[in-house]
Amino acid sequence: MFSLPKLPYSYNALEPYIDEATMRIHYSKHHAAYVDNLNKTLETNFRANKKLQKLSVEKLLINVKSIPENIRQTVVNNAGGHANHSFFWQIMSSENTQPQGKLLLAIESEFGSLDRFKEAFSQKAMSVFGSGWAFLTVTKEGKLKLKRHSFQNSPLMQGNIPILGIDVWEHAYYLKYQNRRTDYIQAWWNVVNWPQVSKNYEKNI
Ligand code: MN3
Repeated sequence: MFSLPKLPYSYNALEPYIDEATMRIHYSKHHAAYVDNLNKTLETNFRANKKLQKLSVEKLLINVKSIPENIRQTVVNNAGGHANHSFFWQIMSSENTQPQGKLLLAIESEFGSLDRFKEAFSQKAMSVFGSGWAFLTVTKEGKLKLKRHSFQNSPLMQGNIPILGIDVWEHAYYLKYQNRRTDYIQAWWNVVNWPQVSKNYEKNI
């Protein structure tokens, strides 16, 4: 059984950049629904899915090909939704932080400067057509790479490890920003938990 992880801060912690109502609905309704639906999907046909239920949600996505075809897409949608949101809450915080150390050096070497990286990442997030995510990932070769994924598809399914990511489904910003995705992305930079992104990076190089 998968369960909703505890939110590492209160619903209003990311104000004014991410509003309390959005956080409450996003976490307690959207994320919770992915967890419930993932559990329900794996419970049907329990015998066949017993092994899958024991995997972590990340392993489930890495081993996507081992999921029986009749439930694969439903598992991808909901395991992806669960993994992406669990990750998303971690890489945000109310503290004002900046990238440092190895991560900053890698960003500068790959993108030229922190500002150019932010610009490229923001453009990637703007270029998601419809619902999806933009991620900064570490590839199998240990390189930083920007990735765009539709729906709840996870970079893990292609063997890339997400270290930073932004949810650009409308449910992530519509209450406060309506159609202004650019404003949401610009505001979101203020709540990035850079020490956590560094941890994610250093664990995977
Ligand atoms: Mn979402």
